[in-house]
Amino acid sequence: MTKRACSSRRAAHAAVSHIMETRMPSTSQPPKPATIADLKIQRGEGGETHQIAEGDTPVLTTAQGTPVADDQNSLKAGLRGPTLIEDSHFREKIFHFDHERIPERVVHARGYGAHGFFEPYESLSDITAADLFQRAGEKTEVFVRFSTVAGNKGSADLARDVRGFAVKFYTKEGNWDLVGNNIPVFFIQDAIKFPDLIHAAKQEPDRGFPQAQTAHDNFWDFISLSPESINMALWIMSDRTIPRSFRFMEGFGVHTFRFVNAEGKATFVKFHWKPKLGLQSVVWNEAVKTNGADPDFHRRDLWDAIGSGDFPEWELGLQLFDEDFADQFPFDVLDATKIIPEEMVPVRKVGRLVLDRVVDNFFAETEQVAFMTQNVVPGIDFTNDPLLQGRNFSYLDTQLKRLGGPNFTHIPVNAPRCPFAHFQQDGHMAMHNPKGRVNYEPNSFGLGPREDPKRGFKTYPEEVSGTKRRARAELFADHYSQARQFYLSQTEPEQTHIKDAFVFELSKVETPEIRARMVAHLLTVDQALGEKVADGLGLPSVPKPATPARPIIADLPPSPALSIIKNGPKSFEGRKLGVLVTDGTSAKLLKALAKAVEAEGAMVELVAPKVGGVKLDDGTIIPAKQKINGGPSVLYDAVALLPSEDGCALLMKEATARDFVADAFAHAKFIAFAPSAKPLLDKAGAQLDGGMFEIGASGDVKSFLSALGELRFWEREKAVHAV
Ligand code: HDD
Repeated sequence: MTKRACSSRRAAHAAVSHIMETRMPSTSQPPKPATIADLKIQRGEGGETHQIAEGDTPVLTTAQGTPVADDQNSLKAGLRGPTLIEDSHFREKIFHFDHERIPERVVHARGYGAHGFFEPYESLSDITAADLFQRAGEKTEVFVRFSTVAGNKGSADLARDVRGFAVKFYTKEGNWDLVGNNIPVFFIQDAIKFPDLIHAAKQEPDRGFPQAQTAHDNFWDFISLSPESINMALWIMSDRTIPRSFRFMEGFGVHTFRFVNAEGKATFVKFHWKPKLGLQSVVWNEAVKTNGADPDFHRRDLWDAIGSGDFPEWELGLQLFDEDFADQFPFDVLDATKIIPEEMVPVRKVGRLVLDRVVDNFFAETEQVAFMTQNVVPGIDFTNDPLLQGRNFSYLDTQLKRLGGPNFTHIPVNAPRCPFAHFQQDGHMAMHNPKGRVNYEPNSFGLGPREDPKRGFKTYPEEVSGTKRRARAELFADHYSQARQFYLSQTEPEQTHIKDAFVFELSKVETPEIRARMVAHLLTVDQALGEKVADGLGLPSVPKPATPARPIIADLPPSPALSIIKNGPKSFEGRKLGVLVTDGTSAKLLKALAKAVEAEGAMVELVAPKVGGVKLDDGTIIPAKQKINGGPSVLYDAVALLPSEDGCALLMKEATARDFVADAFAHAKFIAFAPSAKPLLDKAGAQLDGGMFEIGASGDVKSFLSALGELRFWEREKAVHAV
């Protein structure tokens, strides 16, 4: 985060420290919803407001524009008589309501989007002709949608799941969609297995549950029968699938793509998004509780961050390589279940993506946006990755089903921003049809658009030959080597989380054979991991390791880039401190803490017995953001406990206050506490350790602050888990 962005955020936030100086109520809020007076009914081409009644209030009309006199009562025959079919206003209103829903996405149904821009740091004209990469500093508009995969539209944000990271670039040469995930590998190698994978992951078909989770028989049955999924299985059981925020996660294009320059020279490329604020995830017990406390945790986080001027930012990274590298790489670069370690082909940072505008309307933009892997622009091309090839069929098809017709590119969020001209016409909801007599080419009138062999998209002329058959290339068969490399690249707490996640998920599996079959795979990945999971499940005996189809490359060097903890930010910027306050809290201490935290570019949120606020020891009345039972500590990255002595006595009798402390402690969070809060710590069973900081009335918060950059005090985890 730049200093400029920090200061704009601070200004927008009217920070807690500032509030206390001015004694004004908090305005650290997302953008205010438009008032009725702001709303304009835009019907005409020019967006003019129709039927203005008194002052600025528009007259309510039907969809046909007829002014409505009474929107409270349907038309009846007599005061207590039946409703009349003649009531076209009522009919139209209910008809439209009945048709408000469109089919949710078959996968990635729950998502959240925002607008922004992409800006290259340098010209990449030597490697790609793609227009958006030609000129350093030139901005290209983007729309990004983040999503979970398995859950339905109304599921909770902190499901353990892969996150979608789909970016639509509105370039001057058409839309380019980079439809990626927050994990660089995938479950399957061939798109023909996608329906099976997704059927197995989603609710079981007879009972319609479980929702938004893979902790059930069908999923692990499929995975345990599909060794190609084992690498991804390790990734999804890591903390990558429980990100703290969209803002703190990486994104990946997954497949190997091709860049093609103006001379027609091709370079292989893998796309990476690196969050400016570093990586961060939550712990599983925290995720479970966050889903209850705030099922919209991730979408709210994005909305709040953009609304307060704290614009999320990612750098676009490229791994570039040629055929020679591909030939000597021990895995197939067309296999989407494999990475190319960053230590082998470094990630070159070539530009930045900034999200700076929330949507005006969730349905119009986030719901109707149609991403399609086949949307590429001149200079970017596909490879023969069989997963990518299959995706290129699927996405167009799904938009027809979801958006109801072939004209979904007429919807503003999907329309190119550059000029476009073609002879596609008619169909449902056609918004722009060709004008004039000619709707074909070639034509002898010299009218309408024609192709341009120079500027137009040209497929890379790759030579292809071979026998038609249903088969996979040989190197695709190594399913364990990279899974092992991933596991061995993790820090100790991360390895423990992976083991715990397997034990949790497989404990929900009812069929013992499936549990044992999964453990057999894990034993092949890493003997110790397999044994620990077997023990955690209480298996009667340790099964035989699964036999790999190809010999494992056991000595792949660990890749530090694969660990979240090793790629944390070492800063508290963009994070949130929850401060528990009561009547009588020290104003001096609260102010010193808030000022220091906000200077780091982080937010402070007050949690109190009543949302109306508390009276500090200097008589200031300050409003709270959360009442204690609505603001559990899972909503915060770290907490501070600043009750007065009387306040502490009150909180000790309050179960949700005890949970606030006990959870922060169990989730390895850094905790600052005033001496007056000590009895509450004791009551909650939180024993003092290196992650807890007494901050005195003197307001010395320095050591707490420097610890916050570590985000968690991982050493504590061992002390709080015995099972
Ligand atoms: Fe997919 C949606 C990402 C494999 C078929 N996919 C979808 C979205 C993302 C991904 C982020 C949501 C886009 C949005 O926000 O609207 N999908 C991936 C990645 C994959 C992948 C990274 C593997 C590398 N997908 C994949 C395969 C198929 C699909 C193999 C089918 C053969 N995906 C779809 C879909 C969806 C979709 C059914 C559902 C809604 C949509 O497309 O617009 O067509």
